[in-house]
Amino acid sequence: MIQLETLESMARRMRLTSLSLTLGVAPQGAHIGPALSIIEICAVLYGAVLRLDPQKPFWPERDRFLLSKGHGALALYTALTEAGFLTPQELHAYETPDSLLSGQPAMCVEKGMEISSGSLGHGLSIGIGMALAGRKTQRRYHTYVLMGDGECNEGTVWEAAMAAAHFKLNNLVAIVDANGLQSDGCCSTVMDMGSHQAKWSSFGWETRSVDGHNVAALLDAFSAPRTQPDRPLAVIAATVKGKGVSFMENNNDWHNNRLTQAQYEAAIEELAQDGISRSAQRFSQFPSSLAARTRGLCALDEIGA
Ligand SMILES: Cc1ncc(C[n+]2csc(CCOP(=O)(O)OP(=O)(O)O)c2C)c(N)n1
Repeated sequence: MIQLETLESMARRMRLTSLSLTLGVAPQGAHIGPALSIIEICAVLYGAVLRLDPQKPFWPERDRFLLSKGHGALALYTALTEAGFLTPQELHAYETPDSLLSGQPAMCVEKGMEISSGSLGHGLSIGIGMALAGRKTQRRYHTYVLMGDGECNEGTVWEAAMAAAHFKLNNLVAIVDANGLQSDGCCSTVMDMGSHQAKWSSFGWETRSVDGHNVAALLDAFSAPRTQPDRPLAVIAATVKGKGVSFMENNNDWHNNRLTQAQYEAAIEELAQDGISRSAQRFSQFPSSLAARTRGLCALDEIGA
């Protein structure tokens, strides 16, 4: 059985790598805030939920994951590297000429990227096609579509939401990254949608609201038995844009931005401190001398030193 600590460590590595890739593309910058808000969601999916085999990327029974908010690509690319679809070399070629990995994902099933995305509002409709195809061909796979809360302003999302409920697509899971921000400001100011949970349920979906940075809660939201088995499932994940780096959290300047060396070092230092305090919590039941020794080792390990 997968350990929660394993998923938390995976998420921490993904955050660190996303920051270092952002530093590497300093002149133009990257969508780092939107990626940091979905790190735990992608870690839990790729680390524990999705049935995938990087040796058989075209396996017809594989689960499908569609990153509809394509600008969160850094979270997808780092998760695909953790899952063995991308090599570290491929990852570190991010945004260089001829790289597989551009600012927003380009379809490459061999490397685990099921669709091209970036133009918002299309992932759920594509996911419906995949879910219907799975049902028609009697395959057992599930299709997961991750969208932004700002993306849910798109009318196509709601046509798709109606269709999924109409076709009783219980093999389809929509995930809303509810961080309350979009590129132009607060979601409630740009186009207030009220409660996502109420909206998705009124469109005929089973809904689950969850802390989108709590790996145990996410795992439960994806795995617990359905209470309404003939409905699609919407997981509304409350998240923080820029999560993990205090000067980025809830700060829309980091929707897309460049990172200086000094900012990068401050961010890494903060994530290292977070690793130490989590390890301290985990080992607090140990005798103090052993806890101190283990804490030091664990912290180094977790920040990838
Ligand atoms: C069809 C379309 N319209 C506009 C954009 C420009 N755009 C890029 S990101 C973004 C904000 C999306 O907000 P949200 O889905 O909440 O994502 P977050 O900012 O939380 O990452 C917009 C409007 C786009 N990519 N596609």
